[in-house]
Amino acid sequence: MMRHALPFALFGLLPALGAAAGPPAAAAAKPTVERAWARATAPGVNVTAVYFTIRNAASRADQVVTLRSPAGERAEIHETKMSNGIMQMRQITDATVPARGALALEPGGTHVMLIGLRSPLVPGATVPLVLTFRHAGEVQVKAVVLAPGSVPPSH
Ligand SMILES: [Cu+2]
Repeated sequence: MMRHALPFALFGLLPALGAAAGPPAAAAAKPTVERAWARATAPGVNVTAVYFTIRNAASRADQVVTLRSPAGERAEIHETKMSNGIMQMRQITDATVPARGALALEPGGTHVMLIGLRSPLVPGATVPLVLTFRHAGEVQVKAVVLAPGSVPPSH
């Protein structure tokens, strides 16, 4: 599975190279992703959660419109809500990062659900994700896989 990650990562460099031809302001406005990590999975489990913080230095808000990962069949953004005393998750399709602000995806809150994993995620491995923003286009993410109970990366 991880062998497929490399071509994906290289492909992701192409828009960055092309950005030189576009308006400088647009190139400077790419959101950044920090502290990306994914939960390790037990054998036979084919779904996991991925967490990170998105920072948007631009002067307008932006939305994550699609996500994909070579590690799974599909990736969705979910929010967690209490409903009648029960924790429920539902997909959101307009996760917004405010202008000059941040969106934090954290355990118990908004998260990425990676569905249909092609193989178990072992601690120390890396999960590549591609986020597509409405305005800023594609941003590459590499999430480190952490064992249950690990302390998430602080930066
Ligand atoms: Cu979920």
